[in-house]
Amino acid sequence: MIIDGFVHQLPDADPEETREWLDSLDQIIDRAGESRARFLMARLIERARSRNIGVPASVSTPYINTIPPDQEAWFPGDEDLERRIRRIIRWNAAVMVVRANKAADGIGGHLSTFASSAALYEVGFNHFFRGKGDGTPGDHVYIQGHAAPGIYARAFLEHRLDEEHLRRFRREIGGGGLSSYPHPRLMPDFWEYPTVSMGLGPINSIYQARFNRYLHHRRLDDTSASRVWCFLGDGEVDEPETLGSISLAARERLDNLVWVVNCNLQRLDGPVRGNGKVIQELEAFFRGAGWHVIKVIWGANWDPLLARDADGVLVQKMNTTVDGEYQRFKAEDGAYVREHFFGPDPRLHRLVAHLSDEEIWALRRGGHDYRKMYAAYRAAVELRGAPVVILAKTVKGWTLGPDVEGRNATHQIKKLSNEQLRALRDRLQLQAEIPDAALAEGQEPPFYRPPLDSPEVRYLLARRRALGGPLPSRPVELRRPLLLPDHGPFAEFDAGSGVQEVSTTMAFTRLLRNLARHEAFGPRVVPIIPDEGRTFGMDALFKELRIYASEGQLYEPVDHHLLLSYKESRDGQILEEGITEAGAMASWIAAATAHATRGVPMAPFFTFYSMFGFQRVGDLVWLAGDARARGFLLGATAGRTTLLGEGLQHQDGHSHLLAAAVPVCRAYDPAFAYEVAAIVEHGLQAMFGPAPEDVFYYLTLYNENYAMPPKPAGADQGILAGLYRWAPAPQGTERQAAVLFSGPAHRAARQAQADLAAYYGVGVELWSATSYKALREEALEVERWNRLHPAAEPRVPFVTRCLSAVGGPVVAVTDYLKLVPDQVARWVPTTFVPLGTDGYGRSDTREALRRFFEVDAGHVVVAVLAALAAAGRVPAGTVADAIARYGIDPELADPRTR
Ligand SMILES: Cc1ncc(C[n+]2csc(CCOP(=O)(O)OP(=O)(O)O)c2C)c(N)n1
Ligand SMILES: [Mg+2]
Repeated sequence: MIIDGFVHQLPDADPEETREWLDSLDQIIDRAGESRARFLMARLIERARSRNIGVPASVSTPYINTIPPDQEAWFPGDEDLERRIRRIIRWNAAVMVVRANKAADGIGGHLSTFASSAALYEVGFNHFFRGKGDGTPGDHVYIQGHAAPGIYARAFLEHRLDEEHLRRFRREIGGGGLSSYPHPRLMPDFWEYPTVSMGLGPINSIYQARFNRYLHHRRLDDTSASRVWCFLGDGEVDEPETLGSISLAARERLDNLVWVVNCNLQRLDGPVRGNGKVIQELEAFFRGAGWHVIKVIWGANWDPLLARDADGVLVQKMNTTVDGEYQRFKAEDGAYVREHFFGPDPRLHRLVAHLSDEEIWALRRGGHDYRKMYAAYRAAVELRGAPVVILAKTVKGWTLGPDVEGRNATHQIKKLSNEQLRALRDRLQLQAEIPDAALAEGQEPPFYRPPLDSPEVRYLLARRRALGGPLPSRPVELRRPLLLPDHGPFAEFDAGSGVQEVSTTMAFTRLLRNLARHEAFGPRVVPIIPDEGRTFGMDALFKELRIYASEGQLYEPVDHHLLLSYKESRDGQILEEGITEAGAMASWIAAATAHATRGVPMAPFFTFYSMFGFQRVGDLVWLAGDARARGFLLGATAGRTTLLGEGLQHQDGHSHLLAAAVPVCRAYDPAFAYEVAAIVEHGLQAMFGPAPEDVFYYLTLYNENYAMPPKPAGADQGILAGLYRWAPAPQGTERQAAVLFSGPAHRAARQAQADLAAYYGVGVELWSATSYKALREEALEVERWNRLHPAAEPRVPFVTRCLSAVGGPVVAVTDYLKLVPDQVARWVPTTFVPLGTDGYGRSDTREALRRFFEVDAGHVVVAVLAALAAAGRVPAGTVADAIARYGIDPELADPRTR
């Protein structure tokens, strides 16, 4: 067999001995059967491992619990009280959703996710999750989005939330409501980590754990007492983001990371792996990647059965039953399980002959066995050297009754009749607290909360006090404030580059280096790159700032003799993430939220290939806004014509459009080095200054070299607002039009200005449009204000004020889609003509691309003249003259359609 072919390439030192061993195995299989043989093999492998003889790791184990009953940790809590607390939380979580859907039909909410995972959370809250007491940041807990009602119900029991809050579940507008899912943007004092877009919580948790190590190794924060916990669904693991970075977590030995996968075997529509076994599949994945895997499949009442399973029939049955069948068993009853699970094999049947149908029905899944979960968590926090994943088998909708438990539709059930609620109440043994009368038809089901001095609440609060305070909570207390640099690092860009031709990317890299060198501020700079450092000229920083590597550098780099060698170090500053934009974005989010999650503000700069930014990891960008991230995103090698040669998949002409949709993203398309510097300087002030704003910045950077002009006096305000006049109409001409440019389109604009003056006597002034998004947002605000203040003197949008003096048409030229400048068209007081790069990119020279997309100087000239001709300000023949002068073929189809 090829798979084990390696064995036959190794010399056999004693063939006779080998034969004896193999014969013994054959005999066992023939005499005692496969189960016995497997058992012996497992023991042999275990022994071999314990004697350190390096056998290849097996990736799967039988479908039973990883921790044997006799090795389970002692449970230190008050089990009865914790059970009662859980029951109250279950009740309030369910009532919250049911009431919300009575009050506002269709408002949604989920019952069954938390119903399946209550024990998974409660054991954490009562015994493991560290809060933020004593000024320490505690643990980072990523909660499964759809379990939010259970987390609110616990905060209610802790008297952190009141009934009024619960009544306003999913009704935030007007204040005092609870957001549907974990959204720091909507509940900034409560939620810390957005999770509900499947897969993003998991990948963020990995990079959060890794970033904690980075902070520690760089001596910026002692993170040794903080663990990262991530709860996720078994359906959620199908997102590429979920499993895509698990090998990094193992490689980095992130034993500060624990994942808890709620394996209820179901997702939204039906089973996760009806024909297979999701727990086994995940075990193999995680073990293969190098994680510690703890399976909690069966509750304690299975233990005696397994102990008596001497011939292995029970384990065999467990191994061979597929998830679709397991799901069915939980939607039936004890008699059905006896017949279909234990039934077919007489030996199995005998194993449960002493149990009643009720007792068989009560055989529990591991995720509902509180002690087993405690033992798993205890083991998880003690395991070293690798991250841990706990695979907990549960029932989706557990305790919610036969119409909900394990049903395919369970995920979306959000209403329960009062009769179903009565059954739930009985199951939770809350008859005394919720009398029948309270659940009479037509009654609103009541919440239930024992008073502060009740045993339940006192216990609950004492547990949280012992663990450092309540969770989730997001206090944003700066433990190590950040000192912003003075103008020093930015100053050199104001003078321009003289005759030296540089790109905005080069200028930014130089600025980044200046910032990192700044004594007080420098250590807070986090440069992040996904294997494109050389493309952006950032390899110059490798040697000076060094690349973070938790193990240091175990080899002498191939380029060690060079001035700019590849330098890895345990306290390196650069996060060189390799080819994972999602991973790099998750790193950026960890750094960009460190002011809140750790009280240690960091200033991250994530420079990516602009095409592989917003469109590749747009959902993470969206999440970053929710998480209140502060930092810089740099889309380098930007533009559809500036990035020459690369073609359709690489040339970005639309990330500014995608950025336009992100409310808290301040997007800029600077043309010159001083603009880049001004935006970064101001951005640092805005995000980390005395009145910090929860916004982030996006700058596009280009790789076209040209002489950087000096900063015109007084330009700062316009640079930040999005528009300023960069050059008047040339001497000897009269101003008749304006051309707005962004990024490297200034070259076409400047050439057109010169040509229009030289050939047609037309004076054009030039404006640098650094941010159409900023202009649009200001204009919309003004427009809204005017609408709502009819009696007041109308205000005039900034862009209108800027351009009203032009007195002629305005042509905008950009390396982005026409829609980008079109964002402000409504507020330009005269004719507005955008020239942009609509359509798919091509590989060719810049010159050819700009001609193709009709954004070169010739097309700017034609656009200006055509607009003037339409207004009767130049003779119509002038346009035809220009078309001929520049060799433009008027019969070519629109590039968008070519
Ligand atoms: C990216 C993304 N795609 C789809 C959804 C819609 N969705 C919400 S919950 C869910 C099923 C979740 O199943 P699972 O992860 O197993 O969670 P659980 O069973 O614990 O509820 C889906 C598809 C989403 N929230 N995010
Ligand atoms: Mg599930």
